[in-house]
Formats: sequence, structure tokens, C-alpha cells
Amino acid sequence: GSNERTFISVKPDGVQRRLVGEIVHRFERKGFKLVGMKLLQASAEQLREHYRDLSEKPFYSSLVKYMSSGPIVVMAWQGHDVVKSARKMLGETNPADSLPGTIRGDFCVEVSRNVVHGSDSVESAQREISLWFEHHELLCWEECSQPWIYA
Ligand code: DAT
Ligand code: MG
Repeated sequence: GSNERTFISVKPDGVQRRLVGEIVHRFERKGFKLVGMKLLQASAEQLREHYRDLSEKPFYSSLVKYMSSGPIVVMAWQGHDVVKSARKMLGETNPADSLPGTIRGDFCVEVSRNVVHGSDSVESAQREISLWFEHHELLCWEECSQPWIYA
């Protein structure tokens, strides 16, 4: 439905490389609605929880270290099929496999510095949004462009 939400985050390399505006711009232009956004320093504990499905992977501890190495921007975006569309806009996990035109295809080189996160399913989006946002930080608002984006 058009009320679907996904969790997107600009990772520490994306913030350091001044890509926050570019990434927000892409989701705005696509037609998705921003319903939550903040800059924060994530704790290792939060990141271990965020990436708990990867806890057995050999790169898990370096991933947590990288993700806690500087400020990140966390966002919730809403719209029709936003989880799947956002994953397409991000590109593949490995930037080397990401097509030009995707965020990872355009702005990064290594899998361990891939500038942006996006939820992989509606269920993980719900889990991640509730991990990073308080209920009151998520806004329901009327977009004046809505009738020009949805028939
Ligand atoms: P994605 O972020 O595309 O959902 P994922 O959930 O499989 O990918 O992994 C989470 C992050 O972990 C990924 O964005 C970058 C890092 N990562 C994944 N595979 C890796 C690998 N083989 N070596 C180093 N880091 C990796
Ligand atoms: Mg993932």
C-alpha cells in the first residue's frame, strides 16, 4: 500500500562525504514522503541489534565499528512499495555490482564503505524504524503533491 514505510540511513562515510543532501534529494524527487529524520551518533549496542541477523558473519564486528565511527542520518520514508523501490535506488550490497544511476553505483567503491542502508523487507523496516525512532518522531502529514504522484 501507499502507507508502506522503509528505514534508510546515511552511513558515517556518506555523512563525511557530504552525500546527505544528494540521498535525501533522490528520495524526494522519486515521490516518497519523508516521515522521520535525525542526525545521531549510534552506539555499538544499537548497531549490534540493528545488524543482529549478521552476527555470525566474519565482518560483523568491523561493520559495527564502521557504523559507530561517526554521525549517521536515520530516515523513515513512506510510499507505494517503498521498501522494494528504495532497495533498487540503493543498488546492490557490493558497489561493484551496482549499476550507475543507483546511489551505491554512483558514489562508492567498496562493500564495507557503501554509504547507505535500506531495509530489505516490510518486516525489517518495521523493526528498524522502531529501533531508531520514538513514536512521536514519526509524522503523519498531508503532502500537497500527493494527487500529482498517485492516481
Ligand atoms: P545490505 O546493506 O545491502 O542490506 P547486508 O544486509 O547483507 O547488505 O549487509 C549489511 C552491510 O554489511 C552491508 O551494507 C555492508 C556490510 N557487508 C555485507 N557483506 C559484506 C562483506 N562481504 N564484507 C564486508 N562488509 C560486508
Ligand atoms: Mg541488509
